[in-house]
Amino acid sequence: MAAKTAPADNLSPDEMESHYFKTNPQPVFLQTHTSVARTFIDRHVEANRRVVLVTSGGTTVPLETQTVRFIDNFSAGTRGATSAEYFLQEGYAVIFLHRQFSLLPYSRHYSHSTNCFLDFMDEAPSQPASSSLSSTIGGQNSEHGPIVVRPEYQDEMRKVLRQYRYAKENHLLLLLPFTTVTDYLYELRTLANLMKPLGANALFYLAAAVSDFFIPRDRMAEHKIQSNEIPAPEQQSVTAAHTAISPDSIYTGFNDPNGPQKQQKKLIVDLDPVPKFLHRLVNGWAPAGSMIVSFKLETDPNLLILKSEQAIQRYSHHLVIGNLLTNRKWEVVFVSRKPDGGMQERWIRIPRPRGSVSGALPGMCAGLEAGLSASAAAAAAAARAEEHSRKEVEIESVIIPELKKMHTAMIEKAKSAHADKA
Ligand code: 9Z3
Repeated sequence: MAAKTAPADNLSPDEMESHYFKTNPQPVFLQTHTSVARTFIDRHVEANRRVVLVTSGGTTVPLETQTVRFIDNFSAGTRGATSAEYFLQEGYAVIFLHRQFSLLPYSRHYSHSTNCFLDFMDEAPSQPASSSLSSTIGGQNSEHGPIVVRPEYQDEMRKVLRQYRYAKENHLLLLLPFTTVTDYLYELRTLANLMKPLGANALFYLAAAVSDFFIPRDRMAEHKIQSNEIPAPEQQSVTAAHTAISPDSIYTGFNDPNGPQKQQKKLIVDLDPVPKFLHRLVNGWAPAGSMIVSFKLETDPNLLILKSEQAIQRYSHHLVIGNLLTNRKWEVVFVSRKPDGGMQERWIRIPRPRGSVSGALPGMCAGLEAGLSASAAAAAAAARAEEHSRKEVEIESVIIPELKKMHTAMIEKAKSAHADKA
C-alpha cells in the first residue's frame, strides 16, 4: 500500500509556511500580544538594549476544535524560566513566550509543587489589641498574627522579590502565554518580525519543547470524540443539534471489522509532521544579524551530537544546545560551526545536585508532610531550609553568560563590518 503523504510534502519552506498559516487559524490573543510586544520592543530599541526572546514549556496538540482532549509533553518550563532570570541579570530585556501555566521567572522559586509557597510562610504571634499592626489587619481588630515569611527564607525571598520588582518596574520582562503548537508558531513568527528593528541586538533562545506532530485543522473533529455509538434519533432524548451527528462522521473512532464486535471504539490518531520553521526563522522572520540558539532534546546519548550537528547543517543558525532528558539539569553540549566550517562541541557541566534523580530540588509540600509526626515534619522543614541556604548552582548560570559573550562577539563583528562598508 502506498504511504500517505502529508499535504505539505515537497513544498519549499516558503510554500510550507503559507500553507500552514492559511490552513490553521491564528490564536485569538495574537493581536493583543502584537500590540504589547510592539510597545515593549520599541522601548528597548530606543534604549539600544539587547532583547532576547525566550521560548519555554511544552506545546499541546488538540484532538478536537472544542478541545477536551489533547496530546502534551513533559516540559515544565524550568529551563526557560531559569534562563530568563539569568538573561535579565546580564542586562537583557526578555520576551518570555511560554506555555500557559508553566513556570515563570522569579515565581518559579515558590509556585511549583516541589517548592510549595505555603511552606515558606508562617503565622506570627498576634499583637496586643492596642497595637496598630493588629488593629489594621483586615481593617478591624484581630486576634490573629500577620502572615510572614519564615526567618530562614527571608534573605532569599528578599533577593528574588527585589529582582522581580526591578524587572517589572523597568519594563524588562514581557510574559506572553500560548497553549497549542499552532499558537506557538503564530506567536514566534509575529514576534520575530516585530523584533526586526533590533537587528543584531536580538537573540532567540528556543527552549520550548515543541511538538513534532499535530492534527491539521481540516482533519480535526469539531466536537468531543465519542467512545461509543451515539444512539439513533428515535431512541435519543437529547436536542436536535446532537442528533445531527452521524456516528460515521466521527473522525477517529474505529472498530476492526474483522475483530470481535466491541461496545467501545478504538481511538486511532493520525498526526501530520509539524513543518520545521527554524529554516524560516533563520532566513526570513528574524532580524538580519540576530543570534539564533535552538535546543535539541534526545533520550539516546548516541544520537545527541549527531542530531545537534544535523540541525546546524540543516538550518545554518548559530548554536544548538544539546541535552538529554535524564541529566539536562547538570549537563548540556554547545554544538556550532568552527570558523573553518567544521563542527565543534563544548560540554558544560555542573556538579550533580545531591540526592537528585531528575535534577529537581527535593522538596515537600504540606500535603505530603501531613502524615508525618511533629518531629519528622520539623526535620523535613529543617532539611528544606538547609537545602535553600545551600546555594545549588543552576546550569543556566553558566549557559547564559557564555551566550552573552558569543552574542557580544557577533554584535562587534556586525559593527566592524558596517564600519568597513561606510
Ligand atoms: C529543550 O531541549 C529544553 O532544554 C527542555 C527543558 C525542554 C528539555 P524543562 O522545561 O525542559 O526545563 O523541563 N528544549 C527544546 C526541545 C525541542 O523540542 N527541540 C526541537 C527539536 O529537538 C527543536 S527547536 O527538534
